[in-house]
Amino acid sequence: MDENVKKKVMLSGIQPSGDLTLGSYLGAIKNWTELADQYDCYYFMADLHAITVRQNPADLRRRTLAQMAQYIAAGLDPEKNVLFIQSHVPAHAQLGWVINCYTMFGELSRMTQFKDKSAKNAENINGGLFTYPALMAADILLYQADYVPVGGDQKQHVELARNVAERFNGVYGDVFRIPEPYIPKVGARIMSLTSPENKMSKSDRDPNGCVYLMEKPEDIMRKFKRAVTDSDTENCVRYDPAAKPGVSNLIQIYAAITEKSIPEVENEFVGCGYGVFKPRVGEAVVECLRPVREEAERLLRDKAYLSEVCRTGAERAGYTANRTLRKVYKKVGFVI
Ligand code: ATP
Ligand code: LTN
Repeated sequence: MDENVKKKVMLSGIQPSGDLTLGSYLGAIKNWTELADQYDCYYFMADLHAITVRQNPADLRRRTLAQMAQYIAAGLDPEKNVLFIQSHVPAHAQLGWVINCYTMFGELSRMTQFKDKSAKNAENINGGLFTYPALMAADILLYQADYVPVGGDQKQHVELARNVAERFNGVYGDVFRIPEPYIPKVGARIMSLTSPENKMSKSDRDPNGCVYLMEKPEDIMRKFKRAVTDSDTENCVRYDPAAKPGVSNLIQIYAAITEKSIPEVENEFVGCGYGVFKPRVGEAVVECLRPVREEAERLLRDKAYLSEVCRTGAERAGYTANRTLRKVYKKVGFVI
């Protein structure tokens, strides 16, 4: 690629609100690792977002660093990608406030994640939970991101960011690049292993539904062997999310990991019952996650290295973010 042509920008984040799951790996991180040569990539730990739900401070700190180690272990080279902690770059909170003032109450009220999370945390429906998408829009717009690689559940938030950016540009001229969601064809929505009608989620209360990146192989195998399959009598590996959500979810997982198409997976298991299929999916997951876990464990022992990655990442991110922030401050009429 011509060195002088400016690369398009990719940006995404994950909240360190729980240990990373196979869902966030297949829906997001795995796809990020293939983009570094073609795009300018920014990935962060969304710790500002994480406190919209009450967190234990020691756990939040531990998980934020563990998440950084897992990003690197999954294949994100910190030399080729800008990896940072959101709260280390104050421009996120600063632009977040401005964006809040251009985001409508009605828009925020329609967000599915807000509805889901406020139902789950009825005792703590705070302002941050409600305005979460405005901060997320700021995250994206600060870096003039072209694409936002996320799982399907985040599409609505990226669309909100587009709408707010267009509104702002409509008043002040071309300030923000209009971002697009970048969603994988396979793996965009991995479901719980115990209740396949729900998304696999790190804050799920049922730990058996969820496979964690750092989990021991024997635990992963046990969860796959016990994964809910469907109550039909067919015992056949066929993709049909409406009629067979459990088996279809396992097919998706296997397809995403092996990078095969869904019909290829169906063909591979013709004549095999669930008793053969489920452990095979488990084994594929174990082998895919093993090197990630081992490398993350090694990196977590090297605290000095991790702090240095966080420091240089925040410096590089801050440089880009502050350029946009300054432009916005000028446009809205702040004295700078
Ligand atoms: P929480 O339970 O705290 O809401 P989560 O497990 O749903 O968290 P997020 O931090 O919201 O995960 O998501 C991280 C990234 O991974 C996002 O891009 C999201 O779209 C993607 N992702 C999360 N869960 C899944 C899933 N089950 N299938 C596909 N992608 C997912
Ligand atoms: N809302 C996202 C996390 C997130 C994000 C972002 C993703 C915060 N800011 C900016 C992409 C771009 C989530 O819950 N997974």
